[in-house]
Amino acid sequence: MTITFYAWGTPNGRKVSVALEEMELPYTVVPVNIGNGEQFQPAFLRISPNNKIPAIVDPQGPDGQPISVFESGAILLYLGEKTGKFLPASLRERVPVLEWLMWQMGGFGPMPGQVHHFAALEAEADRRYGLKRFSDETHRLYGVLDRRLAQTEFVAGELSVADFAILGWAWRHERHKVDLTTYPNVLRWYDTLFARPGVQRGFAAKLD
Ligand SMILES: N[C@@H](CCC(=O)N[C@@H](CS)C(=O)NCC(=O)O)C(=O)O
Repeated sequence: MTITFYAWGTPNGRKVSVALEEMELPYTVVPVNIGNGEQFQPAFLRISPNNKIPAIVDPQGPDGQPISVFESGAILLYLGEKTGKFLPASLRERVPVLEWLMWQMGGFGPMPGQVHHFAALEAEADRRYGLKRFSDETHRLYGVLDRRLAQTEFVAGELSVADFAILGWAWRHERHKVDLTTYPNVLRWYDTLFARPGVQRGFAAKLD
């Protein structure tokens, strides 16, 4: 049964297209043009009350009944549970996946997202404070990730939904003004992931 994927071609959208492709789940994309306000339409708000993509509707949810899911982290966990892929069954192995997924959701997304916002402002006086604050924090987060990836091949050991979540934002490193060669372990991880056909399909999927 085909999952309906409400999407736009942004980092949070790409996390889910990569997961759907890697898990080999059939899906159809419903583009939600967030540039012209489609995320506020009542039909979409019934699925995604925070008026943001991504969201999914799975016609074959728990007990065979349809279910909708919003928030990219919840979607990744749902899809991991549904398929048994990229989400370990053992609690001990699952904990680092949860840790790094929450790390992404709480920081490695909100912070570089602010860099995107302030970098786009025209007036230098408006940009200066925000860019410094959020660029410093973004670089700190890349440092945390780099040190983690010096110890493990993927963030939680085996490849997991946490890697897909983080990759969605690392994909935008140029836009938040990060040179990946400064973070060699992140660069190695990034190149390894982008060599995977499923990841390539996830980034090539037409979301808008
Ligand atoms: N915490 C949310 C963030 C989603 C998010 O920020 N989506 C953006 C696109 S990347 C959006 O839909 N923005 C539209 C809006 O804010 O009106 C998630 O991870 O799903």
